[in-house]
Amino acid sequence: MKLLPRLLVLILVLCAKTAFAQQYVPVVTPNGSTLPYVMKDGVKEFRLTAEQVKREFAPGMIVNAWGYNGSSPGPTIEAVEGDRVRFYVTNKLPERTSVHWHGILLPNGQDGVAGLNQDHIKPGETYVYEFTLRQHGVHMYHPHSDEMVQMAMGMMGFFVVHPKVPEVPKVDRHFVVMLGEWFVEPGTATPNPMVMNDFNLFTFNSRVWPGTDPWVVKKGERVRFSFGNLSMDSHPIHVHGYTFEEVGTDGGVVPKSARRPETTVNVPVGSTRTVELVANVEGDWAFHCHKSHHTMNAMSHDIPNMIGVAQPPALEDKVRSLLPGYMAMGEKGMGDMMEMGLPKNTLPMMTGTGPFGAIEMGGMFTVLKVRAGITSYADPGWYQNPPGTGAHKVDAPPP
Ligand SMILES: [Cu+2]
Repeated sequence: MKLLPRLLVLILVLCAKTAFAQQYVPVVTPNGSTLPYVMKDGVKEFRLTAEQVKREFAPGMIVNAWGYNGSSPGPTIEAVEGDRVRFYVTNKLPERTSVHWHGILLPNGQDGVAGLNQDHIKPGETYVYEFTLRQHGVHMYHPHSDEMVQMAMGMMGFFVVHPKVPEVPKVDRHFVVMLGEWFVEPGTATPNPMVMNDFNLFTFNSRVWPGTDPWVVKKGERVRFSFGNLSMDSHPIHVHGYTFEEVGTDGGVVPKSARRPETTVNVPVGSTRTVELVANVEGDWAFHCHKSHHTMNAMSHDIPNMIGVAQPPALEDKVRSLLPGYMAMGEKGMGDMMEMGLPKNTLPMMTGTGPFGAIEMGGMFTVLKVRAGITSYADPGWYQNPPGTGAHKVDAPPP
């Protein structure tokens, strides 16, 4: 008759395991990763190495960036409200650095503003930060030591603190996307941190379309998207086919009574914005910054406006023999520039093809792919519209 107590113990163990496993739904960092940790005496211990990294913005274009643990943005930190966290930060950069935990409530000496709260971390040195998480929300981390250069070179990452009491309704999928602006002169590979406005590459997690992974979700899932912005401009991020609600900022949760439906969320500099939708309509839905220059790649500046001007095929070559690197806008718009010759290590302004041909976008653009009946989040390919439901050509409008 010892079966019953044994069964009870088994049930308790299973419940505890389930509770631990379901403590939070891990976030997804498209084209990125999550920072592992180890438990040491009840403290979650993480390691960050500030270092130079090579980042492929899209196939064929490599940028000499700076980041953490081999990537820009750095890996996403995840923890739970109430956790004690410890970070060993090692500096392998050619210059000094520090880490500021942006939006996190902590003791003054942990805030990471070099010169104000601590010494700069010199090349080769390791510093330790330790604090208890007293809030939940989507926050960030970045240097506060020569930050103009270090952030322009790509040093930033997410710091997601999950609530201690799981939310209802539960979120099935949560994407975190860092918005970035860069100036990389075509033909070169190192970002120019001196540029203040004239950026030429705009990134989701330091990737540009068509190098951005699609965001894949199952039909019916409650999906959350968090955008972080440590660039120099605001980015109005727009979804097609849905409305979403803004549910959080890096100040915390937006009260239900203050939420409103939107299709675009403006993400100001130095902020995060979290929006949520229920993915109940299948399809391939564009998700992009609505500043049209930000869905372009390099060379969107300082080119003559030739719309409406006839350009015989040889004209550009002739001008280029006088002015190396000369490029003009196409005579009917930019759509006809897709095929022109490019310097090495850069990308066409508008690129990426879909099931119907050229999508004519670059930069901060990707596709939200909502599918019924998928069993994995691997790219399911392009959506097939049910017959008779797509826009199509007709001979003429009816009289
Ligand atoms: Cu933008």
